[in-house]
Amino acid sequence: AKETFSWEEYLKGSSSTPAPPCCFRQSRVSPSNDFKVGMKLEAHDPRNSTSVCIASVMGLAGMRVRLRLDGSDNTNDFWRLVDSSDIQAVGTCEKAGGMLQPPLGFRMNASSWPMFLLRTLSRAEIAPPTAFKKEPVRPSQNNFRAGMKLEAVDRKNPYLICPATIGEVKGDDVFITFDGWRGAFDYWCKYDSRDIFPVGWCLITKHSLQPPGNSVTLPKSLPIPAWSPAKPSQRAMQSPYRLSAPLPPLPVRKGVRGRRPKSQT
Ligand code: MLZ
Repeated sequence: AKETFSWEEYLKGSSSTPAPPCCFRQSRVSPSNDFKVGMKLEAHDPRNSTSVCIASVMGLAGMRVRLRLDGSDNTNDFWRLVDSSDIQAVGTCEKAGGMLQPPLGFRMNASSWPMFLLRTLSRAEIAPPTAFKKEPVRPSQNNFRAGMKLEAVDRKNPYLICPATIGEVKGDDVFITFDGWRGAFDYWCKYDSRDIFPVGWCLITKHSLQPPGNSVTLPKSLPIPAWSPAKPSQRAMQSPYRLSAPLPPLPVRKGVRGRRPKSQT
């Protein structure tokens, strides 16, 4: 069950170690989340990051806020940390001589934008400037090593934060692999990404942490059946399951055994 996942036991079982907190561009003492659902703020449009838009807080989780750009539909919500440089107080854009933009995919005629903006802001509860926290500085270099454990945003399901392992390090980039999901959600990001957190971050900031998936993380090229004499790769060894250990049941789904599990959500 979700509630029973414990890093402590899990790390023992996998004889792996967490990435040290100094690897991450995250605050050491987590700032409070002073936002409330309905508050308005300015946010960079995730699909067009040079434009600043008005957004509404749709939900809260730990020190993250779920945002929707005003005038956009409900299918492009996104999550930001309260200390993200992507969000700022209403008025910041204008003070800097900029102009608030309609979001990409603005549902109305572009000519109605100025009036839409005026009406949106006139009856709004504006997030107080004190709710926006200073973004932590980036570590001076990439200190991650393959095999280190962490917590990471599932970019396909961005409301989820999940147990993960550094799969590879290349210059300033790190490959995030999700424990127990056979590569289906893995991604490359910069070492200073705001989407990755030290082990224990969810607990400290009161964000829910998903349990690892229940699929054995097999190397992508491993032939099926799984008892082939192929050597387990480093990736397989990062999972708490060993190929030599009894395999947990694979999720029963349509298609060939050994394929990636399909999304259920
Ligand atoms: N229900 C979804 C959630 C997957 C979450 C994986 N996170 C790494 C699915 O099964 O696709």
